[in-house]
Amino acid sequence: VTVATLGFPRIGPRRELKFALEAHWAGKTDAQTLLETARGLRAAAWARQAGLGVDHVPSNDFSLYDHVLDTAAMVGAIPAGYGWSGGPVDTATYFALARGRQGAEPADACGPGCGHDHGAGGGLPALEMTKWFDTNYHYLAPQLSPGQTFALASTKPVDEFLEARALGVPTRPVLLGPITFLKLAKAQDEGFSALSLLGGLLPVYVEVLQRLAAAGADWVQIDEPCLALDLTPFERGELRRAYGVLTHSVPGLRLMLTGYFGGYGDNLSTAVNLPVDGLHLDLVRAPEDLDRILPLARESLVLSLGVIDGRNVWRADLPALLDRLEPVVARRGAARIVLAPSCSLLHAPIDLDLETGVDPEIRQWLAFGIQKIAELAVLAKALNQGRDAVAAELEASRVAAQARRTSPRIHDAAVAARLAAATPAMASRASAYDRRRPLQDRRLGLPPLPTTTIGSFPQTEAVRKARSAHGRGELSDADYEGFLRAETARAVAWQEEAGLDVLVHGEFERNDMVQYFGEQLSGFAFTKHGWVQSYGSRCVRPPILYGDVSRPAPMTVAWWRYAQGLTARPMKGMLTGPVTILNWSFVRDDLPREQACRQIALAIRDEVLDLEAAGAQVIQIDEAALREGLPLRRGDWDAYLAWAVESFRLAAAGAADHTQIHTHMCYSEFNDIIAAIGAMDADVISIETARSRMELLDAFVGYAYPAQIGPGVYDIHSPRVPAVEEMTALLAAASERLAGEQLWVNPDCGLKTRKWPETQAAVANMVEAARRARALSGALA
Ligand code: THG
Ligand code: ZN
Repeated sequence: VTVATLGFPRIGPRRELKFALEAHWAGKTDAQTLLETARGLRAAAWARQAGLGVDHVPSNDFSLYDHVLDTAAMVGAIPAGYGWSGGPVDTATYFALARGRQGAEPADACGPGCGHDHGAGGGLPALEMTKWFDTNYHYLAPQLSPGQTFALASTKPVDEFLEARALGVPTRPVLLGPITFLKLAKAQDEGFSALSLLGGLLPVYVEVLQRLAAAGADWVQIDEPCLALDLTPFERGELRRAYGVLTHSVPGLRLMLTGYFGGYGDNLSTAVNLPVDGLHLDLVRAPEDLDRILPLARESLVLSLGVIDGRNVWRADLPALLDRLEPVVARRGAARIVLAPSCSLLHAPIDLDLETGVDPEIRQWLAFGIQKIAELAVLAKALNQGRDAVAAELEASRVAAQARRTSPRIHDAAVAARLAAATPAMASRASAYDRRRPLQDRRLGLPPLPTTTIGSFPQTEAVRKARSAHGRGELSDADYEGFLRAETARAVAWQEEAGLDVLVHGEFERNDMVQYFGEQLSGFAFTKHGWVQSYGSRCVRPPILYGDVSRPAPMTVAWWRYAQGLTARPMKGMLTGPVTILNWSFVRDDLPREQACRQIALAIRDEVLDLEAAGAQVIQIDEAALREGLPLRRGDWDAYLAWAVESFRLAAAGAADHTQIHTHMCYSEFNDIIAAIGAMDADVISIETARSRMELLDAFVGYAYPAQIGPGVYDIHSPRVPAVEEMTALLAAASERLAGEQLWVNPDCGLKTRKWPETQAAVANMVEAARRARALSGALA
């Protein structure tokens, strides 16, 4: 039995890559300095893994920005316009693809939920960014056109293999497989499928494999996470074709095919019959795959058993895992079994040893990347030498698992009782939308086409500095509070002046829209160093949901009350919804997601009621991550949407009929889920529509969406200030699709990543656009 890691985090234990990238982008360091830092991070990662006893240490899992972009660069799929004419892609071109260039808004300035093409500012646009399967990692979508040709343009896989070997570490290079690469690409023409380019792409893969074999590689890992998706018979045929070609062109090189993020499902017989030497199974997401595959797998097939969760932070129960693994080893022989994390460790924080922020009791339940690798080494030793060889480690693991299961910190009888007592009626507002609408209208007295913003205002350097000074204890609570009050007061005064109808307090007191709530809810733990890459240099520290959730005290009411006290206009209460809090956290593995979500929903429900009692007339509950939480397989969508919608309703429906509930969603593509969005029964939904010129509204029109909608009239992901006429045109386009009384006027998303000058100019134009549109519709009426 050997141990493999499918990929290691790239950012470095102290986010060294982030700081090196940002210094380089700011022009403070040259490319050479950046590449030296990168080389150092790779060397450290290889040494660390080899030292922990990994037999198959990965190489080419490192990336300066994104491994899908690396693959595009490897095969020479660089769209026209970037000044590339064959040969290696230099760092300047590489970063232009990742972030856009000159005048184009850099991708790293994006806000919550951004998955954008940042071309709006002129200059060179970045490639479109979108979510990597069902993770919170974003990749850059390769752009392929019908006449696309491919040629080997970067030898990164070979270079990094040789780099590791020079350091004395033999590695197993990782490639993103050709089928997944093509499926992730954005085809530049309607009606053209990127998969039709497979024939031209395969020779480049063959060349890479041949070079790796010539350099001395024994195994190559090829990732095809598309095997966790619904595939068509044609796509399965293309997988057979691809791996037939790759295997036969490079005899002697062994391929480990890795699917992850789910089970093989109906792709199992395709996967197990591909002519590869090894197959990886994600036994965390799909434990059933083990029993399904054993009777099908030919004797010579090496099985890579992904038994340690690469997507979560829990320490494993090693003796329990051995109970499952020992019979497999007995049956197939130790020589053809590899133990691995379920997927790349890219999605896990790096090292628990650095962690100082977590309560000691909870800490002993956790394993980050390094600790997960150590767990694999213990398992392998137990299987190779017997359990006695690692008796102490196994006992410690068992004790920790037992302690977690039985800890009073996890189970809260009051939460269980409350959940059990929740009735279906609690998930419904007292009256239907058409009864609520007049009550809200009368109370709020808003003009037609009311104007508002999504919630956050610029998180300036001053705000970030004050927060970190407060965090370090260099700014007193009172001074920090005073600073935040002054920022809030300024934002409120400016909004009144700008003529906005429904105001927000600006969220200066919040770091991350999930972290802020997690920090105040019971059942969540927080890390200081548990960073996970979100995209490029940007990272998040997902809260760790470890126990039953409750809300010890109001979380937002004091800031809301302060802000409302500054103005006579309605001030929105601003909350993050239960589905988004769940989807952006590390979640419990001892409780179904839907139950955890309902617990969070009840806590948010309390907050809604407290805001209402304090006088809030409008409360927004953001569900930025509802769409992206959709399961990978369509067959699982309905069940997810049912509990996700139910959770939102549970959070919102305690509000009286005269309280207006808003929600906001960042991600586009509402067609698939429009019925679920309707079922959320919000009074107002704001969505991102500016870049598609209101086309996204068609889903709402087709569905005959009954409530109000704020289609974003400008793209906040760019510093460009849209002209009044541009926004009146968008409003006209929106009113062709929806009744005037359904429409609100707002930006696309929160303004947290913008600067004040462009925010003020753009919002002023937006308010003017609303005035003109009102005058026009008044004239028509
Ligand atoms: N919060 C969480 N997940 C998210 C988003 C979010 N996933 C999707 C999307 N939004 C990702 N977007 C970003 C945008 C900016 C940053 C991270 C993710 C960011 N991070 C800071 C950094 O890397 O320096 C650190 C922020 C912090 O101090 O917590 O700027 O909004 N959970
Ligand atoms: Zn948004």
